[in-house]
Amino acid sequence: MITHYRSKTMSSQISQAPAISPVSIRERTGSISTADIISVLKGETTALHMKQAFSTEVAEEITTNFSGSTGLKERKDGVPGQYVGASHYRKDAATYFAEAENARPYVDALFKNLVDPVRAIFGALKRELDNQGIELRLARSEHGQANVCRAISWSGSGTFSLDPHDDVAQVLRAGDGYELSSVAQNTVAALNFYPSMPEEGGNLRLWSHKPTVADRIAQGVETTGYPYSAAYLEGLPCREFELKAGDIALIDGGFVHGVTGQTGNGKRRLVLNSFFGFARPDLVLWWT
Ligand SMILES: O=C(O)CCC(=O)C(=O)O
Ligand SMILES: [Fe+2]
Repeated sequence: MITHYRSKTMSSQISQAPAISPVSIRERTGSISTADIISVLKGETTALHMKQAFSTEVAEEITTNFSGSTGLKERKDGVPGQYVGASHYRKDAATYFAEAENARPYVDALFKNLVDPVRAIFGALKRELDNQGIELRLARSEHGQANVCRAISWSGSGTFSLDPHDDVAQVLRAGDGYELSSVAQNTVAALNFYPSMPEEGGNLRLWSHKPTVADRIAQGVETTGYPYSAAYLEGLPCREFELKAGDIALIDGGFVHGVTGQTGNGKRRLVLNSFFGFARPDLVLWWT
């Protein structure tokens, strides 16, 4: 019904209702395993929500370190948020890798003397992939190397604190000097740790839709994958993950996803995010 309505109202544009892509979603409590991660990497699982996946003490300390960080910056690339670390989004390779190098001490300082849960997963996955004859490493260039994660507090106001988007466009269109562009042909996995969550909202919403290049062009988001309009997403099934501090969400970043608005002025939402995927059958790259 909705599809029919939409194609009628948008008949002046060459427009089709977005295709519904099937999703496979899992929610569990406890620690994440390398098998879970590889399942997302291979496209078998669309999204995994691990509840209570890392300790609340570690979560609180990372949050305190983020708030007090002298490396905390305001994003100026059209995506509202404060961050520590570097984002390759809309940056050429020279700029991104230089920023990653400059930000490294601040990213490291988020974990101070803690056993860094992001690095722990990276290490475990590296060991498992090594056994399978697959190399896992941080993306790099002549200008430097990616960091293991970036920390972000989204600050968009309204329905979403981070607007609906996909993580593949920015990889596919990363540009010269990036070795990660080829990952866009495979699953771009997005790993999110949540050290702090607001009382209300800040949920991760995932739509049953994996945009194609043609979809992105039609939506005017070919190079960014951001943002998809409410009108475009209307009528598509979606799922929402109610996250708590200490949770992990691992998703196929090719599916449209966003973060719902946050209410109240209590705790702020903090995510540690990284991306990874197969660049070649024997190489998995990791970046931010
Ligand atoms: O903060 C989140 O839950 C999702 C973050 C995200 O989608 C991104 O950084 O691309
Ligand atoms: Fe994303």
